[in-house]
Amino acid sequence: MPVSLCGTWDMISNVNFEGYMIALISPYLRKIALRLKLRKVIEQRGDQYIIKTVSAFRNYTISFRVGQEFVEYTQGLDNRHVKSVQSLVTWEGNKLVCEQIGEKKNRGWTHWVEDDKLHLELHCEGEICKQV
Ligand code: ECB
Repeated sequence: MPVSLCGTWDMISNVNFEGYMIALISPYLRKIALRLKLRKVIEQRGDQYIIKTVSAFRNYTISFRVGQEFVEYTQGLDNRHVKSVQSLVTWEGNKLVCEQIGEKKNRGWTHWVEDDKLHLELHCEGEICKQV
């Protein structure tokens, strides 16, 4: 575990969130989601991670152990079914990488810290969203 991602991080930029969401949700929900200022709260307890995405509209929490496969239900996001997304998080150098295997092709995310900022790249079906 090379770096700590722990802390409370408020969004300062969000590029191509719309493109990422096109693969996942309706135009109506996209319009709401696009206006949100997202906050990440990342905690670590032993080898367990908890990542909370917090907004004025909805919150979303995942918890996992690095290297251990887990089932993710994207409740309140695109609501993909429990068994459809199997997520595995690993370290690739200083980057925490999640591969989300399910109905949607090429879905996943990568977190890293650079210049004291938390970076997140979300990808799905060829679209890449970059959040800082
Ligand atoms: C939870 C706040 C966003 C609520 C937006 C509501 C609807 C949008 C529905 C689907 C769009 C897909 C994802 C929303 C974008 C961010 C939420 C979490 C993205 C993510 O996978 O974060 C990972 C890495 O930090 C941890 O879950």
